[in-house]
Amino acid sequence: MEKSSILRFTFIFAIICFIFVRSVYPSSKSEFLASSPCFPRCTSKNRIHKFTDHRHTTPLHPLDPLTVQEINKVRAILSSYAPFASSFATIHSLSLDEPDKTQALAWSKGDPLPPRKAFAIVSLNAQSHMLTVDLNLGQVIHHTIHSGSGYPPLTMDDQSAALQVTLADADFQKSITERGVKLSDVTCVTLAAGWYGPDEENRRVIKVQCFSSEGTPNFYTRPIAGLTVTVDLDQKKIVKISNTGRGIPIAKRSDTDYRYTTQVKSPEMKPLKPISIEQPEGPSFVVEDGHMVKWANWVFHLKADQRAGMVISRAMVQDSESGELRSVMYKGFCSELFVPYMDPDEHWYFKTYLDGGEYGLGATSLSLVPLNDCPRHSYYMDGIFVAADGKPFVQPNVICLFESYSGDISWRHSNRQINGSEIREARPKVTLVARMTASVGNYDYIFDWEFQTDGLIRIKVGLSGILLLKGTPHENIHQGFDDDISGGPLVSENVIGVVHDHFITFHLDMDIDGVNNSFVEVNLEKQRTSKGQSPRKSYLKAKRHIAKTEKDAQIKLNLYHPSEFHVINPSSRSRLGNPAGYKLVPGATAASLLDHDDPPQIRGAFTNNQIWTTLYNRSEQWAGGLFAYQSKGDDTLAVWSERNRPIENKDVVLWYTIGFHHIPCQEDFPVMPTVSSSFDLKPVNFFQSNPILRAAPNFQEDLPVCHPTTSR
Ligand SMILES: *[C@@H]1O[C@H](CO)[C@@H](O)[C@H](O)[C@H]1NC(C)=O
Ligand SMILES: *[C@@H]1O[C@H](CO)[C@@H](O)[C@H](O)[C@H]1NC(C)=O
Ligand SMILES: *[C@@H]1O[C@H](CO)[C@@H](O)[C@H](O)[C@H]1NC(C)=O
Ligand SMILES: [Cu+2]
Repeated sequence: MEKSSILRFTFIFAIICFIFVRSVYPSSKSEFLASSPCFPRCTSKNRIHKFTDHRHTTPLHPLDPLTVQEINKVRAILSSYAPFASSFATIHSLSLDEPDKTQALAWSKGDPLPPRKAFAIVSLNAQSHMLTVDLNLGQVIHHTIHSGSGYPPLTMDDQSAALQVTLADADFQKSITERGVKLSDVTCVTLAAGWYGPDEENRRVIKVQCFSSEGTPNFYTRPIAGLTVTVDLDQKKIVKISNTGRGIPIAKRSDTDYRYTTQVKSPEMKPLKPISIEQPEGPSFVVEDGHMVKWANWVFHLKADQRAGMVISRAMVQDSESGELRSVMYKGFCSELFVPYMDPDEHWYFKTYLDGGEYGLGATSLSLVPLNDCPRHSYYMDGIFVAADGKPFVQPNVICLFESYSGDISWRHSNRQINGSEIREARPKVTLVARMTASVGNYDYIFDWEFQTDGLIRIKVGLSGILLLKGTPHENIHQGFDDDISGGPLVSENVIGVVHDHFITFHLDMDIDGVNNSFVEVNLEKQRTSKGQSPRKSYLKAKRHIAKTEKDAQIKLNLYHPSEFHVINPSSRSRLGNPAGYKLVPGATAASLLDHDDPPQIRGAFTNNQIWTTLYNRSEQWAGGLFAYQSKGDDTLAVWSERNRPIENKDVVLWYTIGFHHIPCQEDFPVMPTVSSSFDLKPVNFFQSNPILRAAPNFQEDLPVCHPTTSR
């Protein structure tokens, strides 16, 4: 067919199609298009699975989270448990007590599950009880009372009780109305108190600060400055009201609303045309049994966790030669998130959050927004969490899983041959992303675990949301505004963006080809040539150093002492004899500069180094301590590492912290554009050669022009 006839044919075809569309539309446009004979290969969907009815799910894998039925059973067991029978006990945490690693590793599909157990932290009469409940036996099998410092994560009830006593207090009400703010316009937030010495010890306290939400949902931009209420959480009583900010005006409300529906000005730029990636045959991953993800050469277990947010377990990659599944990581998750603000002011000094252990990264996650938080063809997973009364609740669509193609190249080479012909080989880079977000009050964290076919895992954290702002009388920097005493730059009239840090610490239980691994620092050391040896005077040499004990593996990054950081299995060797390994490749990051004797840094001591390697211990999961709230830092990663246990050829856990120094600016107002950073876990001598050598390129005929449809 010549060109003109193709065009004519297409035109006629389009008309037939149009008539057909018209006759069926609008009863069900999406269904029609998906099954239309005009576009037989188009199956674009905005979500690729049906909603799950959690009332009837049963666990199918040893690491599957507690189901709704199991949580109800634990609640029944605990409510008839003698020590809690007479008074009201509050559930602060209730999750799967994972089976021992040996049991989980020995299990394979079809085997009976190891005994299902739950671990609960329950508070009663100002004491924290730790209980293990055996679901098969139907009873509590272990019960201890926490004796160290710190308290369990806050519950929603804790926070609403603190707000209630504050809002009902006459002195508090007066301090609001004397500022000319109506009580009905006040929105308050509950801020973890940190730990600052004996004054606040031996009782659970929280700080309440307030904002004016008059005329804007973005109340964070309108702080009621210099007003802090300290509340005793167990007594449900106000301990102290500090009201020093009477003269500070409340910032304007105009231009603070970030909702699309309320924008009145025209867009800043020419709008973009609709965009999404086409997957004419649907995505390439599957989720089996609710939690097992299989994609390309990867298999892993994925779940939502009330404290950690998202947990990746038993990550295994297929060997490119033998096809066997090889272990890479037993478990990986965000263990703690430390956010110290840099202002010694009475109303600011305590803002030194441990968001994971104080609030919970899963507990603060809301449903993702399809097509915007996650692209078309995403698979959404729900979180099954537990309320303070022990009742299960479903947080829908908190994790999404999707294939990503940003137009990057996974490898290429072009070559001009001697005889003038060319070789041009390139492969598109497609990855699999598991994503979860946490909205810890004003801030949003976006956690991505991105899997590549070449064996690399990229762990990325994005920061967005609203700044925590400090009220000031200044409207601009010309009226004697002093950066040195303000806490940070002015980001809008009457509000300062206080300088702060974010440290996100990951627990990475690497199991390269098995549990017994070693941590190796490959140091690049400068050498001098001897006289007359070479025209060169200096060069670099890679020297391997195997860490013998935990202190050997406490690493501070330094551009002038560069190293690679490998986790290897000394008994798993390549055909050349190199040990199989993965290296941790840091990205842009920041270190904590606070003094080690500063109370927040004592609690955040897990950020004293960027990398640590510890001996595996199932009780050492939370870098800031299991009881992080008001802790004194007696159960941190830094304390465990000081034990200096031998770690060579042992089951080890790698820890890495991504850091950000954040000096706010006007663009961060009224909502911050996402800032992100990442690190990689990258195979080193794990594969015999490039594992994606035989990957296929894209061919034009595999990519028909698609007319995507919308569906849920
Ligand atoms: C040039 O050499 C390549 C092999 O290197 C061969 O495939 C190709 O046909 C040759 N081209 C010409 C024009 O001779
Ligand atoms: C790991 O090493 C320990 C000795 O440290 C040994 O007892 C154990 O059998 C090893 N495990 C495996 C799976 O090789
Ligand atoms: C395991 O961790 C707990 C909590 O840090 C600690 O009490 C215990 O001694 C550790 N066990 C070993 C063998 O290090
Ligand atoms: Cu920030």
